[in-house]
Amino acid sequence: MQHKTLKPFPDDFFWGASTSAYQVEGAALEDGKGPSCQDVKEIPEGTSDLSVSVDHYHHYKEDIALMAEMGFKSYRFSISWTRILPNGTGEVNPKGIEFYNNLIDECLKYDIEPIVTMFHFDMPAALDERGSWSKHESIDWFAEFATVLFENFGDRVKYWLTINEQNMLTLVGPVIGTLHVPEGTTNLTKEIYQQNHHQLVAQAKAMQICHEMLPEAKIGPAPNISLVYAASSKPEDVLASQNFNAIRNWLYLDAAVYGVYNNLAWAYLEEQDAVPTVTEEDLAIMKAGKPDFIGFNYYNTATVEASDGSEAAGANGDQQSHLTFPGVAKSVDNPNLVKTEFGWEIDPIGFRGTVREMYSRYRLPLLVTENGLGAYDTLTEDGKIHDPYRIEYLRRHIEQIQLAITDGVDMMGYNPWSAIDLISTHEGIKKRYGFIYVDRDDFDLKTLKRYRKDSFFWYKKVIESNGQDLTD
Ligand code: BGP
Repeated sequence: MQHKTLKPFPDDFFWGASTSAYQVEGAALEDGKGPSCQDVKEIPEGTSDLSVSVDHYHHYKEDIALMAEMGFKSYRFSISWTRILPNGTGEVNPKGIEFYNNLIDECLKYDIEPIVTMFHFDMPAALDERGSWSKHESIDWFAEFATVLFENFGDRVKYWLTINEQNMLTLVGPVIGTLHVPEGTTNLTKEIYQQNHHQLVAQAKAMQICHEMLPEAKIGPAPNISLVYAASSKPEDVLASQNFNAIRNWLYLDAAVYGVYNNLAWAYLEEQDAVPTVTEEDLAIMKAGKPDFIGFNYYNTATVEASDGSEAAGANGDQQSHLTFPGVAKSVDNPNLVKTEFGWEIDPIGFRGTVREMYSRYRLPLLVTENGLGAYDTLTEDGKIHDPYRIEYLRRHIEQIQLAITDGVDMMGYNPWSAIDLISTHEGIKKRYGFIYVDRDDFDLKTLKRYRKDSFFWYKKVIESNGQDLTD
């Protein structure tokens, strides 16, 4: 739809950016923090471990001051479960509470709204040993953690996100380094969807507890949502795109918003003999937990064609989330899109399409919790980072948000990935996303000094003009 006049961004739009604890904080075992699965996992070859990351734990004041200089209205970060509960349950670590109190207060000092992710890929190692999400009691572990967070930070944190990218944990867990496979597992798909089910219930319970304890606060999920296109107008390809959309996207949002399993996704699980055990009580919790908004990460769309069942299951191409499900859908490259240096397709128009579809299905305000470009950046001798490619990527996505707002979509904010350089999920620090450059590489910590990239100055102007000035 072409618009003659564009609607402005709302005055209270949350312009900001995102990080996650294990990718940014460092101090992995300092001040009483227990190990998470990220601290004990096998680190992908050629990439840094996560012991120091970019040392946000010791640099948070400087980092928040830089975010304030850009004019951030919000900062989305995650709380490390094992900094708060070193063993996952039981004893609370006062030093961990103190750190996040300081971080939250530092944000509020500059009128930056803290948007807190409760779980971002960092299961406590102690709970991994007890069976992780495969255990039904994981629902109670998460509820306990949630309660501690609401008790300690609920007086100041008004926006909460439950589980980051639960769909990616389920679909590509081994890439993220989080998949727990119990001994004796014979049907891995069934096991994975049982864990997924426990997360759905845990999320619903956390939303319920949040509303009881903090009636003023708002809470939502944070999956990775992107439209799946049909590779052609062949009816078989269109059905394949519906299948993949259900398995990748709607399973998670139907459960979070309506408390039900998506029928197509459920049919897929039946075909795989992978239907999870679901109790009556689980269903009641899922129905009772209601989000106030939907947080979501968007990087790119996927494209599929029909699968005759003869292909191999798994990733197809450079992008880990471009999967093939034999007999269901087969991922293919989209010839209309260009790719980043790291092989991820770039699709700003797909961003608009994705939010239009989500809003018409769920009618809840939408908060962008991630979006961004991973690239090799170069620090010049005079301390500059020229990243026009990042500016271009972000500009083209922000333009689409305004078009979506004009389409009538309720958009709450834009928090791209990432506020500052950090360690990529599986490609180390060489794949940078930040507005702020950090001087280190994968195997040399160097000075850890912070530098403002060209995109830093550009984003400042975008925020100052409330999204009206997107020029360089
Ligand atoms: C999302 C995660 C982030 C982040 C980002 C970029 O899936 O929520 O934690 O890492 O993707 O991905 P990558 O680091 O693989 O480039």
